[in-house]
This record gives sequence, structure tokens and C-alpha cells, in this order.
Amino acid sequence: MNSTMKNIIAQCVVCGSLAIGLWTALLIAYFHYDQENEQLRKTQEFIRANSVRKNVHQQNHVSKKTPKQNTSNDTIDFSAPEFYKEFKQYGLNAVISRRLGIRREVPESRDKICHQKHYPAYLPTASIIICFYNEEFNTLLRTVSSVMTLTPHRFLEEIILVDDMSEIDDLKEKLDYQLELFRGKIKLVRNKKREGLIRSRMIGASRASGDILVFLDSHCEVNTVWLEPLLHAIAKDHKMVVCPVIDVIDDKTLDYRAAPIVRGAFDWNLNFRWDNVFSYELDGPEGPSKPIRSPAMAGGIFAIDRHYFNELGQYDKDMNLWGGENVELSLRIWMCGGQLFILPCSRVGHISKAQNLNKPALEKALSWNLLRVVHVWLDEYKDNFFFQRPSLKYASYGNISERVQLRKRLGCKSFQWYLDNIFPELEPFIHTDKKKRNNFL
Ligand SMILES: *[C@@H]1O[C@H](CO)[C@@H](O)[C@H](O)[C@H]1NC(C)=O
Ligand SMILES: *[C@@H]1O[C@H](CO)[C@@H](O)[C@H](O)[C@H]1NC(C)=O
Ligand SMILES: *[C@@H]1O[C@H](CO)[C@@H](O)[C@H](O)[C@H]1NC(C)=O
Ligand SMILES: [Mn+2]
Repeated sequence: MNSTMKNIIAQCVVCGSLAIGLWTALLIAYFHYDQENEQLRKTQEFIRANSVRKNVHQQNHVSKKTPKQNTSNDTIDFSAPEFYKEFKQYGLNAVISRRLGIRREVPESRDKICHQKHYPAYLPTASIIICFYNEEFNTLLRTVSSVMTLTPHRFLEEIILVDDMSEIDDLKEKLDYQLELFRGKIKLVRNKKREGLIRSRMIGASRASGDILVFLDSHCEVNTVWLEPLLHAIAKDHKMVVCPVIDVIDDKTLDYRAAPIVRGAFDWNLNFRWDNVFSYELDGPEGPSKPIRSPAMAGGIFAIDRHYFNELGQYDKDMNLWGGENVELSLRIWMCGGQLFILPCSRVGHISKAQNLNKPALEKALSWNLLRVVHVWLDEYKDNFFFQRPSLKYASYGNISERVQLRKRLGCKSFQWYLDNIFPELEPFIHTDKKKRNNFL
């Protein structure tokens, strides 16, 4: 290991992954935080991806053939205990992942109209922040190598990897060695204690020097021209926060499938979900390349101006592990003067991990985090959440005074404004606003 590399490898803590939470009608589920925390979330995402996305997908015909990969089942014994153990541990098919190795090509998933778009030669630079915890080695390396391969290096300030104190051996010296082969552009930060996804992201962001922060989960593969649309949108408006369309990498086959264009939303449990966009939204001259205004983000993959991220109050550092931070940030963006859009010409594949068993620690962290969102942001609509989650009505959520102060300092609008202007589809089933109803009489 050379000394430059040594210098940039700092000791730290953390990890990360995509933040998407959903309850199904039948059970309360939680999400995942990488292999432990993330799996539940992925499951729900997976269920959704395979219902909502598949349908739209078939209509869109945007999927193309995956380049040939040796992922044949011949030598995989799906009933073997070792296979099952690994599948549970990593939340994905590690046998196929090892066969694919640290680099592969994924099919182009953008609509044809995107191919004609041109982006300025000069754009802000990006720091890519990838937090991980016990991620499968090849999966993590494919994330890094896809960024290195498909990002013009003049826009790539650095890739910052934050290890949230992973335990598996592959992620120690073997990872150091492998990352050295990429040279220069990669910083590896190792947390000294487990911080959870949210604080790990903040640690990554504090080390960044690019103009734009791009957060990626540790089980992603970016697509062609993925970064330019994100940088361009933020260059035009620094209070614009943007997400790519999140394509689906199957957890069992690791096949890459184009996802349909959807928008991010949530319900009164504050569970994230995808909503279909209306067909008229895609009818204009820009067609299916048009940016989609999104009430919420899934959380794992987005780009934000670095100074704006700081100005806006980063994340709530008192949130634990993962979950709820995506809804909190979404509300903060919209209510405090920013905007949140999904850009269909930017595509990033993401492995929808299999479900993990419910872990009490995760459940506890999620409830805690959601309560902090509710008490800071939901105003008189809090009761809608407690109507869904009565057991949380008197549960503790720590000290929120800093976040309440932040909301005041930023001069943020009311949750009522958000409902009226950004997310009218969220049916306010508890009518606290009599005046508004009277206006219709
Ligand atoms: C795919 O890999 C398996 C195990 O590594 C090997 O036995 C098989 O021959 C390979 N198939 C092809 C078509 O390369
Ligand atoms: C591999 O196995 C899975 C699960 O049993 C099955 O769905 C899939 O079709 C198989 N793929 C091939 C190429 O045989
Ligand atoms: C909550 O935190 C603020 C500072 O962030 C502090 O001034 C206040 O005393 C705390 N409240 C309680 C009850 O600990
Ligand atoms: Mn994820």
C-alpha cells in the first residue's frame, strides 16, 4: 500500500444502503440496512418492483437484452444449506455475484429520446458516497467499478467509501488491495464504531470536496450517462435535489431490468412507496425523458449540491441505523424551499435484497426515527400517523429541539402547504382543517 493510499484510508465508522420502507397490508415489515437492516426494506421494494414495475415495464419495452453472463444454474444447488446461509447473510445470490466478479456490463435502459440529449462540457464535480456494512465483496466492487467505468473522470472528484465497521474478512485487507488498483480517486473511511447508515452518510459528506454529493447504495450498478443529467439539473438550480430512475437488479439472478418511470410517495405510516405517473405527464415534447416531480425519495440514491446539503441541515444525526431519513429529507427539501425530481435519463441499477427476519433493534430504530419526523414536520397531521400506529403515541423519541429550531431558521412552510401543493394525492383522512372544507361549500 503506498503512502498516499494510506493517508486517505482513515479510521472511522459506518455503512449504508438504500432507504425505502414499506408496510404491507398483512404485516408490519421493516427495511434493511445492508445485510441486516436493508433486507426488509428491500423485500418490500422487491415486492413493489415486481408488481408495479414489471407491469409498466412490459408496456414500455425499454428493456434490452443483458450482455451474456455465465450465471447458469447448473452448478448452483438452491437447496444446499450453504447457499441458503449466504443468501440470508448477504440478501442476494452470492454464488452468481462471485461468478460475475467485480466488473460487468449492464444493458442500456434509457429511453431512446435520452440518447439525443447533450450536456455541457463543464459541469460541477461529484463526490460519490457509498456506505456499506458487510456487503458481499463482488457486489461492492461492481458498484465502484461501474462508477469508475461509466463516469467521465473530469466530473468525478472522488469516490468515498464508508465502512460501518463490517465484520467480514473480505472487506478488510483484500478490499484495501483491490481499491488500490483503482488509484487516486477512492477514499476509504472506516468507522470505529457502528454508526448506522444515516450518520455514516454524514461522515462521508464531511470528507467530500466535490461540488455535488451523490449518495449510492453499496449494491448498485450505474448505467450509461448516469451522472451528467444529475449534475446538469443541479448546475441550473442549486436547490434542486435529483434521483435517477432506480432499475432493478434481481436478488436471485442478478439480472438487470429497466424500471418504469415512477414517483416517490408515502402513506400515513410514513412508509415509502412508488406511485405511477400519469400518462399525460409523459405526453409532452420531452416524452418519457421529462423530469418527474416527486413528493418523496427512496433515499438510497440521490444527488444534492454539497453546500445546499449543509445549509439544509444534512440529516438528523440523532436518527439511528436507517429508515425514515428519506421521508424527513424529502419533507425538508419541499417545505424549506427546494425541489425534488426524478430524472428518467439517469439510470442506476440497485439490488432489491431479500427479506431478513425482523430484528428488534431495527424495528426500534425505525419507530424512533419516524417519531422524530412526525414531531418535527407533521404539524396537526400527526394524528393521522398515530391513528395508524397507536402504540407509538406516547413513545419516546429523544430531544428534537435542534431540528425544530432548524425548521424555524430555514423558514419552512407548513405540512398543510406540502399537502396542498406537492402531495395532494395523500388523502388527509382526518379532517382537521374545517376552514378549507368550508371553502368548497
Ligand atoms: C459457467 O460456470 C460454471 C461454473 O463456474 C461452469 O461449470 C460452466 O461450464 C460455465 N458455463 C459456460 C457456458 O461457460
Ligand atoms: C435458475 O433458477 C431459478 C430459480 O430456481 C429459475 O427461476 C431460473 O429460471 C433459472 N435460470 C436458468 C437460466 O435456468
Ligand atoms: C435539548 O437539546 C437542546 C440543545 O440542542 C438543549 O438546550 C435542551 O436543554 C435539551 N432539552 C432537554 C430536555 O434535554
Ligand atoms: Mn439498497
